Parts: sequence; structure tokens; C-alpha cells
Amino acid sequence: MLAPEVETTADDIAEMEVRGAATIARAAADALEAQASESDADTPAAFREEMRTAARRLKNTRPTAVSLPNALRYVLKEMEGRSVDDLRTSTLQATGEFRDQLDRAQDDLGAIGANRLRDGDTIMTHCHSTDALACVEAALEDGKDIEAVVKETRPRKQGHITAEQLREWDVPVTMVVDNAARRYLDDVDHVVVGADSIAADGSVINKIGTSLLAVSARERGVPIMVAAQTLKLHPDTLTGHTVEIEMRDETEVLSDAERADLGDVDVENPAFDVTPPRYVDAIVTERGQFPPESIVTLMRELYGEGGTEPWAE
Ligand code: RUB
Repeated sequence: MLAPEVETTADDIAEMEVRGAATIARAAADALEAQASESDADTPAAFREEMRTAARRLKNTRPTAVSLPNALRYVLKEMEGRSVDDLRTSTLQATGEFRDQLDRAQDDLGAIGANRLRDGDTIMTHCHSTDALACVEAALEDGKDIEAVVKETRPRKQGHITAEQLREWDVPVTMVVDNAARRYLDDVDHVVVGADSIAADGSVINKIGTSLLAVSARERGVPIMVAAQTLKLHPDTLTGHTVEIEMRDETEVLSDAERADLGDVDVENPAFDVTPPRYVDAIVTERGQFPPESIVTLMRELYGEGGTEPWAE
């Protein structure tokens, strides 16, 4: 039987009540923890099967952020033992370790990313990324003054969450509509974004609009830094798989009433896009910063020759 937390978490991820790659990963680990704690399986085989079912339910919510399957992989790989009790104990230990690693990775990444920011710099942000904000937070802790131009990020306006966080830290914020980005690039020193997945060739998959921003930033000579802990490296791309781009509901773009006014138009609503490596200056991870083209070395070191599917039936 699936624990209610698994169903709730899966729904929350699908509905974007829980969103952002790192936050999704943490929620998935928490849900697996609840499944392990509440399981009434009476054999090891039944326990394992329940955990795999829970992992599949969570995985099938949003397809683009690889942190989700990477989190599930981490926990299921560590699940071991000959009795239900041993399996439960090892799973709970794995979820705790995973959360600790996530926190440490974000802190370490933040400290590395902060080195790229100088006192008095203005950054431009897109969407809301906790990894990107960790770099700003560390720079502020180093005593640097930072200002931000925050892109609204249609259609879901995650820029508002970024602005709220930055204001909590007393960072001066200028909010602009997405279409104003190129105009304001002349006023900024860095573009700082996060990632949902990084492919083996160094391509960055992030919120729709990131690639347009990166191309404009390159044209204006503004460096683009991607803050992404290694949990965002997509192991399947090592074997040539491409990253699936999530298509979201049309009503995020046009309400039913607007649609009725416009008549018969098609709407497409991709949630993410792919920024080619040549537009990215640095990928900042907890293991150091890398030119995008060399990220494959780190990926092989961490994931071997590709991802496993421990949730498979
Ligand atoms: C969020 C998004 C974020 C990355 C990184 O998209 O694109 O930039 O997930 O976030 P959505 P973090 O709002 O559709 O989930 O650095 O917090 O992992």
C-alpha cells in the first residue's frame, strides 16, 4: 500500500505546489522515508516492491528535473538488508544522508559561486533557483553588496519568489518583464541561473526562456553562470538519451475565457528549454566550477556509464 505522503507529494510536485529541482528531490526523499516508516509489508520482497512502486509514482510526475530520479536512485541503491526491519533502517538512513548531502552541496556550491560575484555587482535572474540564490547568499555573507534585476518568468512568475527571497536579504530588486531582459543586460554584471538537468555535452536544461537570455547575454558580453549541484547531472545523457521537455497545461498561457475570445488558436507551453554549452561561461557545482564542455568528466566519475532504474518492475 502506498503511504498517503507519497500520493500527496506526487500530486504536489505535479501541480507545482512543490517546485524547483532541488526542492523536488528533497520532497521525493521525504516521501520515500514516509513510505518506509509506514509500510506494513511483511516480507522483504513486499517491502522492496512497495518502495519501487512509490518511486515510480513519484518519478512519473515531472519529467525534466533529473534531481527527482537521482534522489530516488540514491535512496533505493542504499536500501539493503535481509529482513523488513533492516530494509527499513537502511532506507531511513539513506533518506537522512541524502538530505544532509543536499544541504552541504548547496552550501559548498554557494561558496564557490560567490567567488564569481564582486562587491557592487548586479545580477540578472530567471525563474527561482535555490542553487543560484545560494551563491548570492554566500556573497552577501562575505560582505558584498549585490543588486538584482529579476525577470518575471512567465507564465508562472517564479521571479516573484526570487524577488521575495532577495528582499528578505535586503538585496535591491528591479523586477522586469521577460521581454525587457536585453534592455537591462547593459546594467548587469552576471546572469545567474539554476538548472533542472545538465546533459553530458554541457547543455543546460532550465526554465523556458533561459536559452534566449543566454544568447542575449553572450551578445552583450555578460557572463552566464549556471549554479547546479551534481544532482542535476543527467546520467542517461551519457548514453545518448535526450532530456524530455515537460509540456504544461495550455491554461497557464491562456485562460479559458481568453481562449474563447481569441477563437481557434493552438497553444504550446513547454516548461523548459535547452541552452547549448557555447552560451554558458561556467557551471558551478559543489565539486568546483567547470566549463560546460568538461562536465562530462565529472558525470562519468559520479555516474559511471549511465543511469540505473532501480524502480523498474
Ligand atoms: C524551476 C527551475 C529552476 C531549477 C533549479 O522550474 O527551472 O531554475 O529547477 O532550481 P519549475 P533549484 O518552477 O517549473 O519547477 O536550484 O532550486 O534546484
